[in-house]
Amino acid sequence: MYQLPQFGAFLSQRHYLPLFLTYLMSFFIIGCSGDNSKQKFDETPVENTVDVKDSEANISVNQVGYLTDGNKRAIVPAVSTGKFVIKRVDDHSVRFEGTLSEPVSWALSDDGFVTYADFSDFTEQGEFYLEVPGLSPSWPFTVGEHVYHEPHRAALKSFYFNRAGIALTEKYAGRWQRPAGHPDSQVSVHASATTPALDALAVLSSEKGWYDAGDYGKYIVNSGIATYTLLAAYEHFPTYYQTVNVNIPESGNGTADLLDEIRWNLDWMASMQRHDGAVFHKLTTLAWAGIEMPHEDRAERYVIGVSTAATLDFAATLAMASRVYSHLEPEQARQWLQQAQNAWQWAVQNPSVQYTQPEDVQSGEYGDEQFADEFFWAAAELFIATEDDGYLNYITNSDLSIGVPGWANVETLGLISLLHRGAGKLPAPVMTKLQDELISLADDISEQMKSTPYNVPMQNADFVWGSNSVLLNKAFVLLNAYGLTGSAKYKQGVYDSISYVFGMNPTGYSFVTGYGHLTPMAPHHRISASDGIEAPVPGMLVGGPHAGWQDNCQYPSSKPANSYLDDWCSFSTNEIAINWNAPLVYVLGAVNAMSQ
Ligand code: 9MR
Repeated sequence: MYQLPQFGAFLSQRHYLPLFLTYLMSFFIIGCSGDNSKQKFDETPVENTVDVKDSEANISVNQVGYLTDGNKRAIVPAVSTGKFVIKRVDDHSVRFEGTLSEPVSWALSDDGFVTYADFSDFTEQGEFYLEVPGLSPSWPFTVGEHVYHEPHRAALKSFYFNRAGIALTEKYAGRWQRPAGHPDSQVSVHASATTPALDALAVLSSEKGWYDAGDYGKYIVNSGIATYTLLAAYEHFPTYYQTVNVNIPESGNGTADLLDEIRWNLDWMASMQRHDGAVFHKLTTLAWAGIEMPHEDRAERYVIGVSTAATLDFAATLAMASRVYSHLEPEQARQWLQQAQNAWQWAVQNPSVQYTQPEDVQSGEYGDEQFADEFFWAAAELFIATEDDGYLNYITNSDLSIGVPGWANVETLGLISLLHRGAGKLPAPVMTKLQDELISLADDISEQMKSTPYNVPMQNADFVWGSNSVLLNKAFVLLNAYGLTGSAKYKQGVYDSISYVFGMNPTGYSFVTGYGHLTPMAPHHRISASDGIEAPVPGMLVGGPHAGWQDNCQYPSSKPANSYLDDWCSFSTNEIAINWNAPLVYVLGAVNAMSQ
């Protein structure tokens, strides 16, 4: 559960009571039951189940399922405003009757008028479908206590599937076993990253890490937020994560699998620091790899550029890691903290080094021009670790506006760390101000939900590259606001956001590979596209609808919420990325932990 002692010291009594009761309840229940729903998703891999019924289902439901006590919504074309029924799959008996809403439209989708079916009061468990006269029935869905346990494990396991520098064996990867690729034990130094003491003839070792996305690059900026989000999942729900086993080589070693998986990437990140404290922006080839498996891509790899953003993201992530692993690996934790401090020193002396893409480099840019948010995040994590006043000044003198997290907007990451770990260290008025900031952001997000029948906080500006991660990062904010206040309205937004990701959206796709009835089969993921296996690697969240059409593919609609294509061509809507999967892990993990 949330670290109530840390939150608690600054909670008003009004806030404290519901949380305390939740905490007591969960402690009792976890203690009694543990995680009893382990399923071997990787040894018996999921199949796309499009054949369950025709794929013309035009009632959108959460194809994975609804939590028994969560809110439940389906979207129905406005052919009638009458009744809907929920029927059991096994005997087709009617188990619930409800009334559809009045017809509503959403300017961002091409649904036309729709109605929504709210069946939150339906709490029977089992397999069901929703029916409205004149329409084909919905996909079947589950109602239960553990519906998100397996998808959560798969979302976490996808990081293992994207590990660089290791062979995936059948025992852990099932049919997605593959040889090792990209050892990165001898990496070249690009001209953009040299110093008088590090010339272009030098060779560095920078092993392990996760591939960023569908490409084989490793990028510090994006690794920073992805690793933070997973570390936060552990830090906020440590008891739950002791129970989560995802069958990786380290499973059973006494450390939570989540921490073992994160460790693979931390080792790589820690190797990306230059002798002067600066951090290399990325490690990639110069040109994009072809559609080939990792071991087939033998092009020379380089560390490329250094930047203030990468250096501060590195400082923040390693400082946070130093506290999360301090009890497990004290010596390693001390080293990470020292590296984080060295990085901070470099950034203070080089406060605005922007990454600019060299002419001979094609790989992803992760370019950023504003560094105040990175300074705030790094100062927050370093202050928690050291209580040094120098960092405190950066926190208290900052007049940042707090926003939805993303790889280029990281201030809220620092704010959430301070809310969890700052009590007793930060002056009380500062803590109160930070709480107010988070609650105000969560209230804005909650307001946005009202603008769509889908009840999700998705606005025009959110349909960017990786829009699904925008939604899940909003859910991440809502969950933290819920942890702080206990207010149910924040939790409800989270449930509907999960339903959107699993199919209650205008495209009708469940956006997580292998989970749902209509799921992406051709993600822009080199491994899935070249491994000879029809089903993509499971548990990966695709970027989702994106109004920009930045890849020139043929989209089915000009509306933002429908601009999605399940095709390799569509790297701007159908790629996968670690910073998109990380909030999926956090959100599903949080919901699982809270409903234990
Ligand atoms: O997620 C990134 C998105 O915000 C940018 O608009 C896009 C174009 O610069 O790049 C995305 O990140 C990609 C990265 O540059 C390279 N690896 C794949 C990432 C996901 O598409």
